[in-house]
Amino acid sequence: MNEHSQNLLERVKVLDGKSVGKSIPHDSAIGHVTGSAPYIDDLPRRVDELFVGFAGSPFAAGKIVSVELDDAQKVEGVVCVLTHNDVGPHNIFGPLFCDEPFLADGELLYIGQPLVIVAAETQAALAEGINRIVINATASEPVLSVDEAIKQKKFIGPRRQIKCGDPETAINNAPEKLSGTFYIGGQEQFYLESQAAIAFPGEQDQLIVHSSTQNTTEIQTMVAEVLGLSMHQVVCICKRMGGAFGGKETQAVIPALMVSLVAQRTGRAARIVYDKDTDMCVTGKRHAYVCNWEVGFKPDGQIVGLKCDFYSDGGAAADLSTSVMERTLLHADNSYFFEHAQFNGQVCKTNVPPNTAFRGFGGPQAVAATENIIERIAEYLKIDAFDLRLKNTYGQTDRNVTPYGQLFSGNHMSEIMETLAESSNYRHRVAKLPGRNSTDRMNLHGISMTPVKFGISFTTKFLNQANALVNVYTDGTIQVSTGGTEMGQGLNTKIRQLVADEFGVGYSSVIVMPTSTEKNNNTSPTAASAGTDLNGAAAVNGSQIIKKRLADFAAEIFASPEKGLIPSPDHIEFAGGIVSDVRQPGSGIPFSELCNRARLERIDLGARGFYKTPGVDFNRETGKGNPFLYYTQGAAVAEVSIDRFTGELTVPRVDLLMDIGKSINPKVDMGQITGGFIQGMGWVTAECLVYDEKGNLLSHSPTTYKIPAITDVPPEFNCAFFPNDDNLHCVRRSKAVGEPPLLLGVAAWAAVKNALSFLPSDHDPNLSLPATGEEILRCLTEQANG
Ligand code: MTE
Ligand code: LUZ
Ligand code: MOS
Repeated sequence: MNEHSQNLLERVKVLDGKSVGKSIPHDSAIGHVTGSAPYIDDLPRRVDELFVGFAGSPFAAGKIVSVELDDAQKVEGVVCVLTHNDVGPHNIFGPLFCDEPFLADGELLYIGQPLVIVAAETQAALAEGINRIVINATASEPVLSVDEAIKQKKFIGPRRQIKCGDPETAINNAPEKLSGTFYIGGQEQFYLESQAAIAFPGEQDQLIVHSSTQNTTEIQTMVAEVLGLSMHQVVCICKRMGGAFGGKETQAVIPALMVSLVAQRTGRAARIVYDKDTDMCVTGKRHAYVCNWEVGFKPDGQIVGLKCDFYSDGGAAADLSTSVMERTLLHADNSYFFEHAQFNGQVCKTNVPPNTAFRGFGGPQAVAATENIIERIAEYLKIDAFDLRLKNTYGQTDRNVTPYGQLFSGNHMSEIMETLAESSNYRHRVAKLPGRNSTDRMNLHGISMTPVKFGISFTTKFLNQANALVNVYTDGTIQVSTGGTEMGQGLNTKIRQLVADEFGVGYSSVIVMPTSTEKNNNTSPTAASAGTDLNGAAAVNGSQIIKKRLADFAAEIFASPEKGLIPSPDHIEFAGGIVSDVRQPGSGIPFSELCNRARLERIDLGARGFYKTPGVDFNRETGKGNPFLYYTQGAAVAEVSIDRFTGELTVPRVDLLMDIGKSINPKVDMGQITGGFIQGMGWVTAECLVYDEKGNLLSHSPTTYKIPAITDVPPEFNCAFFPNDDNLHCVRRSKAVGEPPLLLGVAAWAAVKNALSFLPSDHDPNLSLPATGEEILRCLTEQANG
């Protein structure tokens, strides 16, 4: 073990007393840096284990004529070759609608769509087997853009609407109007661990599936359904993921199905691990959007009416797209009050892999669309965009109801924006921009502040629940299991902290065990940033059930009738590893001793906790209700610098301020904030998905798809927490942190838009998102040409 790991260990050891609120290193920090934290493909091979891979569709759209498998089957070492014919009657699956074939059947939906599974004794035999498969198919014209899908009326699900007031009339009567069409690109999740799964048979036709998934229950359910098993015959286990970012909320299903089918057919263990290029080509991403918008406003910048029509690229099947669109409609207000607004949403069907969850889940596209409009109005009125934003921000006592009817309580938006403006010296720096831009002939500079208010809770009510299994052992140590999955975000660390504090023991007395459907059933995906809110609360609930039994028992032990002290559980305290009666200072016994004695007295030291989010309710049909328990809030100021000749962009300074309540682990949360922001910045400035006219993804590897590198992190990057302990809704007054900071990345895009507004012509080049060098150069050139 190296010196750094030792230091980390020391920091953990010295942590006695309370754990919550301390920056305890990530649960697996040492494992991550030493390689001793296994991911799926690090698990030891079983002796009979097969290598699994697949052959995919050669066309984005078309029909299968015939598939020739003979040559593949003859390859030495190939054990089985399977198609949809081997699946049985349930080849169709899906998280919301059952519309996605597991293995292509007749119709081809996207390039690389799994068609034939091959299992082999060696990697070489697998490759040769896949090579020898001959797919005869006819190609048809694919639909590869939202615009084309709209033209052909290729849609998934109904058109949805959220509306308040009378936007039509409000816009018509407004003194000023603007309208436009805004193009927003998709984004690859780019987790480091590709999709991966291992399955092997158990007794009574059981299957054990190790999957890199955010949702063990989804894997269990889909494997059971597609393979014709009952749920109690399938166990899904996930120790950790090497990143997920939403990309494993549903899309871990196909690889898990492949190995499960092979294991069922052969009676042997089977493993699949996508290589990076395959993963990028065949799995879904953040949805590209097109937004047609129309806004009416007053000369002072007050918005009086807004209409946005959102269309998203859903890909070839529904996946989570309609839920993603729902979150878009619920975030199009961002942090602004609109008396008259209408947001429509329609998912489009195209010939790319089904698009899916990605950090922010439709929220980022909504916020980008709204902030584009804000920047446009500011530019048009020639007023500072910050004043415009403040003017339209939700109020505390009035102007505080969202278009869907939820009261925005706990609103700190104006305060956050003002505080950040102060700490980032915003006004002073903005005042200097015209001068800088008129003298600097090399670079163009821009600054923008964008706010965010992110609704916390699944918008699908039933998903807002969690259970936890808490086992206390007779030496006073504790194992906790929940349905929550660890993808690097620090969920397990936070659960350890929460449970340690409940029992008043040290952090290292608690371990979070692998997520498994065997211990926690009917779980929700670890998503919507609510992992800790839900699973942490369930773990606390389970701990409290045990603690209550222990307190009753301890009360008996400490009672001393001769001193007039009757047994009183209310006076039992669990702190510092000692259990005591606060009425008798110094009387305590070690927690471990109490546990041991409790077992001898036949007191149950295990419990199952449960939590369901109170109060959330949203009516999809009317578009009204309270979908969220509370909002995580924040704002970002970004400054950009653009090379006037090449369009190349740099981001010299960023300031972030976020209200994440009382942080359970400040450094883990700071990692979420900085990482989330940079990931969002990548989406809005650099990451670009390029397809050829046949539907091949051209940007399918790190060489052609540019995620932010360490050199892209702003040289001046200030991140701070907005102090807030008013969130009584959530465990230990914390707030969800996972997704919201990604939406702050929009500030970098808005700053580019701001920079371009300093060009001499009044023509609006209608900057798209992402603002890549190429896109910026287009705007610069258009402007120069009049
Ligand atoms: N952080 C890391 N390191 N890796 C990830 O894959 N996913 C994000 C966020 N932070 C992710 C991450 C997404 S999309 C969500 S919804 C949350 O973590 C989920 O975890 P939580 O609810 O426990 O915060
Ligand atoms: N998944 C989901 C999510 O099913 N519903 C949601 O509201 C959600 N929000 C964010 C991320 N994943
Ligand atoms: Mo995150 S997109 O909710 O997995």
